[in-house]
Amino acid sequence: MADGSSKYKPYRSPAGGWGAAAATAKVLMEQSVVGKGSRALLSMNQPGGFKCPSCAFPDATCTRKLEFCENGAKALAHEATKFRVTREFFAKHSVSELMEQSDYWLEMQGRLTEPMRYDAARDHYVPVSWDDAFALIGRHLSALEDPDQAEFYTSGRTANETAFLYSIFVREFGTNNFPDCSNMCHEPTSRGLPHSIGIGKGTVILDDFEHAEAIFLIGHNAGTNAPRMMTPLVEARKRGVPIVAVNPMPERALIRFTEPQDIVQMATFGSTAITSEFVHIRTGGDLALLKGMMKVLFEREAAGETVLDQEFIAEHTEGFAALKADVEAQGWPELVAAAGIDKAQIRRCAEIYIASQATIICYGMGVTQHQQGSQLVQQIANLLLLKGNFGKPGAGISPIRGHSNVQGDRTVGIDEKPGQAYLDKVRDVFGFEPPREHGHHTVESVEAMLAGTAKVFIGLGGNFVRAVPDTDRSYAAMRKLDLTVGIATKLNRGHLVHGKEALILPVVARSERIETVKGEQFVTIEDSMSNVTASRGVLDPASDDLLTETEIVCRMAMATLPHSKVDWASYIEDYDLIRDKIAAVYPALYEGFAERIAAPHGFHLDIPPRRRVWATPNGKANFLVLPGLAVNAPVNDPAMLRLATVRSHDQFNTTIYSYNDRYRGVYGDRMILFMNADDIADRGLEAGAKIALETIGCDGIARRVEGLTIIDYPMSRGSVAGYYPELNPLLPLAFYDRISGCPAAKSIPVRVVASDAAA
Ligand SMILES: Nc1nc2c(c(=O)[nH]1)N[C@H]1C(S)=C(S)[C@@H](COP(=O)(O)OP(=O)(O)OC[C@H]3O[C@@H](n4cnc5c(=O)[nH]c(N)nc54)[C@H](O)[C@@H]3O)O[C@H]1N2
Ligand SMILES: Nc1nc2c(c(=O)[nH]1)N[C@H]1C(S)=C(S)[C@@H](COP(=O)(O)OP(=O)(O)OC[C@H]3O[C@@H](n4cnc5c(=O)[nH]c(N)nc54)[C@H](O)[C@@H]3O)O[C@H]1N2
Ligand SMILES: [Mo]
Repeated sequence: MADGSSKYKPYRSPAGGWGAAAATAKVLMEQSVVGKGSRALLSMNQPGGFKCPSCAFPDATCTRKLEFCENGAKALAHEATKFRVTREFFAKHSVSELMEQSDYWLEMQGRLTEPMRYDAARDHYVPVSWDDAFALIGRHLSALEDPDQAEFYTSGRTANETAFLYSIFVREFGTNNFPDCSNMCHEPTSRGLPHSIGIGKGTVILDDFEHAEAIFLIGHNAGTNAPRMMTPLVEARKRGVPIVAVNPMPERALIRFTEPQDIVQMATFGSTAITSEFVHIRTGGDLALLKGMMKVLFEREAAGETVLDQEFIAEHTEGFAALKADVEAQGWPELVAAAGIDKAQIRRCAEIYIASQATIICYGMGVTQHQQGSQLVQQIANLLLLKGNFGKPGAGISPIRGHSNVQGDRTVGIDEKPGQAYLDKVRDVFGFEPPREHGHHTVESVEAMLAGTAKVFIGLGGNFVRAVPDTDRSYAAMRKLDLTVGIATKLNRGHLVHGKEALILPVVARSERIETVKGEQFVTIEDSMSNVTASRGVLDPASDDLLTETEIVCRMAMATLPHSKVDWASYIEDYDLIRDKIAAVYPALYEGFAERIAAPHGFHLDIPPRRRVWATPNGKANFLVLPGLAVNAPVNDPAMLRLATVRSHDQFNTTIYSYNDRYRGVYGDRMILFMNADDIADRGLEAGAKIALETIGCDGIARRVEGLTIIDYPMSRGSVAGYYPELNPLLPLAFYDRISGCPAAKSIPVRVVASDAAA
């Protein structure tokens, strides 16, 4: 941190508890919204209120208590903040000056208040009217030789109604270029899982946690990134259900947790041990663990025991023999070496799995962000299929999604590879012919910018340049564009790294009321477990000159497509009309949307594997083989370490709430490298040393980040970790999963080198 006051103090208390309660109070105070923020928290995730803008974990339907967590409170406090970014602010600071400021500083300036246009002559953002802003967008888009020269990004906070209209606008305009945050996140789930079980979504619902006999948590940091998930985990543990956590970092909340909303536990300073088995996996070693567990299952079955669900396998699956052959071909020494844990532990994990008649496997970015992330997800499905863990209570696969509506955006059309049947529906419902070729995912959109073929970038939410890989190249790519548009609540780096012309369009946030001439409107959100619920903001909008995201989409469309077949003006006023069209385009999922959404807790979208129905080409669930034990291209360098870029406890993606990371004991610094003591010693280094990291390259481009402090941390051997987005300059654009397009942000091959900054 700028003041050099970094501290490292190992955190030994349980996660949650009074620390979480104190952090909630502190953030409300920092944003000067104690009264307003506390009142709004009472409406968060409650019927008639709004959905938490933080993560996508579902809330309990039989709500006994408040349904928010420390990090949901941070997200709300930062949204409801009393601070404002005004025209005077932009008059005072040039864009070059703002570029010198940290992401944290930009975030702390508060909410955007009116539309702004970049004035190149003065290097300042200046006020622009909404009409002029839309006219500028319309002019640029209409002037393109080819609609494929525009890139339309979506971040997963966008509600269903807005995302649906955006997908219709962009398709009527004529492209399927839909880079979105999901492309960097759970895309391996969306692309990998359909081949296995016929749908790219999780199959469990919250109620299943009450019936599970074993729960596995692979590569996910629930205590920080989905804290409301701790409640079902604590309850499962209290019932004696074994919980296995697989992670190269022993994340605190996976070990011990105090529920901040459990009054007795709080009063007695009690806590619950979460994991019964902590698997200190080597980064990328999950494939070996999964294959090792399957190998034990096959060995036991061969010895005459009944461990597999043979009936299920015979009736519902294909590909069993090939999977078995692949797994049996792996020898124990290689499995153990690749996983970085001992054979006895792999066996223990398998025994837990064998003993359980209903198992849930949850996973996060530790699984998806590898070069073979999609296939790794398929291996999780294989393990579950072997014991028929689909379509029965307490069992299934549970991707823990990121952004609160990232799953919903995908369901309602944000998809660069849309299916033909869906496109036919769009044509029939709206009366235009949508483009049929696949568009760009996130990495491809950056490649198109670098190549100079992309000309216009529109970002519906998010902070694209900070979230994507290869920061330096991505900044350069963005600066080549003719127009960049940031539709946002807060000022961020993406508004400062811009095209020749640029707009910042400020929006009404999730927690704020939407009033139109037709009265109060609500939006809908689909959570990680496919529940669709209404979200109604309760606060006054941060400024009188904000527009709703829906109106912005409609008016961009009206300015760009004067002969549109779509009645955009009507959707600005009445969101029920949008929901009617969603129901018309997706009858199987959304029939009767208007009536069903009236239920206090909304409704659940059909997940066919819950009924043991498989929407795959062969009508079966498929065992799929990923040969070998590597989920990333091998690197032949004895000095190589695998770098995972992770989130701290005080950030939401590119939004930095503070420089602290309480559960990992880090205070006042984000330029940190978490490293195992033996890996430090092997290199003749010491904890506290300032070093640089270099990517072990694949394309001749030098990538280096300076000024990182080594922390002696119980990482698994050969695995290091540091913070996203500071370390994104190390992640090569080309380093991504070819099936899903997801960058391999959890396994960058790096070496530690002496830091220039240390001299
Ligand atoms: N408060 C808060 N909540 C959030 C977010 C946030 O930034 N802040 N972000 C939201 C978003 S968009 C998302 S996608 C989710 C992300 O939630 P998570 O999936 O929890 O994301 P990360 O912190 O990136 O990393 C997850 C874990 O993967 C582990 N890991 C790294 N490499 C490996 C590996 O090879 N194998 C295994 N098994 N584990 C590995 C890391 O040690 C870390 O504990 O959270 C969402 N919720
Ligand atoms: N190295 C590395 N890179 C990663 C990851 C990683 O683990 N490691 N994780 C990846 C993942 S999982 C994800 S999801 C992406 C995230 O990528 P993004 O979704 O693009 O990034 P965010 O930081 O969530 O976006 C924050 C911005 O969204 C805007 N915003 C907030 N609320 C609203 C709203 O209600 N409406 C609108 N219009 N704007 C709003 C604010 O201006 C804020 O600055 O990053 C990816 N990048
Ligand atoms: Mo994400």
